[in-house]
Amino acid sequence: MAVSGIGPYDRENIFAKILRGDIPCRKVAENDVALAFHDIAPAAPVHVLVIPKGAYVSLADFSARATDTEIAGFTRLVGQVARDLGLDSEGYRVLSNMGENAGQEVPHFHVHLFGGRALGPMLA
Ligand code: IU
Repeated sequence: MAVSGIGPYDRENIFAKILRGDIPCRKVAENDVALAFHDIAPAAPVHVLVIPKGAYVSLADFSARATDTEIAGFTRLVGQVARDLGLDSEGYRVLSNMGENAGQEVPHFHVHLFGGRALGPMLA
C-alpha cells in the first residue's frame, strides 16, 4: 500500500535487511510473526522497536492487510516485551509514526516502546 511520503514496500529498507539477517540487531524477543530489538539511537532508557515479520509499510498497511493471527501475535509481543523488561509497574509508551506528517523514517511498520523514566506529556 502506498503511503504519503513513503511509497510502496521497499524490500531494501533497513528493517527488511534485519529480518533477512543481512544486518545485525540487538534482539529482545521474537515470535512467529514479529521481532523486537533495541533502537539504535535510544530516546529513553528502554527504547525497543517491534516490527512484523511480514512486509507492511505502516500501521495503515498492517491494519488493512495483515491477518488476525499476525495482528494478535504482534500485539502480544509488544506486551510481552514490556512485561519481560519490567516496565509494567511504572508504565511505558507505545508509539507508531505513520507517513509523512508523522515523520516516519523507516518504511516497514514498527512501534516504538519507550520506558524506564517518566516520559512527560505527548508533544503532538
Ligand atoms: P521512525 O518512526 O520511522 O521515525 O523510527 C525509525 C527508528 O528506527 C528510529 O528510532 C531509529 O533510531 C531506528 N533505527 C534503528 O534502530 N536502526 C537502524 O539501522 C535505523 C534506524 I536506519
